[in-house]
Amino acid sequence: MKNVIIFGPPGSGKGTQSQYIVAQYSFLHLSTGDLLRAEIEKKTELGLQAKKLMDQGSLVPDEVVIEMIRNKISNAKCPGVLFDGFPRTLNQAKALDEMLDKMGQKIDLMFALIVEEEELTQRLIKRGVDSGRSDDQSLDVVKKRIQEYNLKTKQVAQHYEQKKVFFEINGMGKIQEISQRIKKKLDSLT
Ligand code: B4P
Repeated sequence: MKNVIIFGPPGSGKGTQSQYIVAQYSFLHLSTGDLLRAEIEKKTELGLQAKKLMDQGSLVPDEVVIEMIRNKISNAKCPGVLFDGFPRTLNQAKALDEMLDKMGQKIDLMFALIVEEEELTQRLIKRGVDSGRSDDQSLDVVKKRIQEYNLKTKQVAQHYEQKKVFFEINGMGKIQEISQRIKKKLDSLT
């Protein structure tokens, strides 16, 4: 089984590209953003707490997302798992490595979508208008999310760079063009 992380700042196209990858490779898609939004939808205690943080552009506590992922991967039976939006901190990365290690597995590839900051802001604000997603509505919140990424998430890339599984993909351009770039890399893995 392959374990792949799709990485990048908010608005870089992680969720968008994940849809194509899971459809082509039958991977299990684990998006912590989607899992949190499902909790919000169900109005659970966890969801209510997460919503407050997400609407401010802050990260949800590590323990919460780590437990979510732990519950999902323990019984996974598929050719691969695609981690989307996780790990987002060094603590999350170390917890993930440990979970996989216990299962005799590891991260095989992390690919990072590289997108200019101006483009990220435009994409997120556009989605806010189109979809009404609450954390895409205000420019201040979008900027806070990018700031959180630069402060807490970017360093996760170095962690996997040291493990020699890190790869950059140009995330600018048409969605299909970017999917082709990702496919080329994933095909070399399988
Ligand atoms: P996520 O749901 O992961 O959302 P995101 O980082 O904003 O990116 P997303 O994947 O949805 O968007 P995409 O780039 O595909 O996180 C939301 C929040 O949840 C976080 O801020 C945090 O609070 C919390 N959270 C989640 N995981 C967490 C964790 N592990 N730890 C702590 N907190 C966590 O696309 C954006 C837009 O761009 C879309 O509208 C899309 O259509 C468009 N787009 C994509 N590709 C494009 C292209 N090539 N050209 C033009 N537009 C494009």
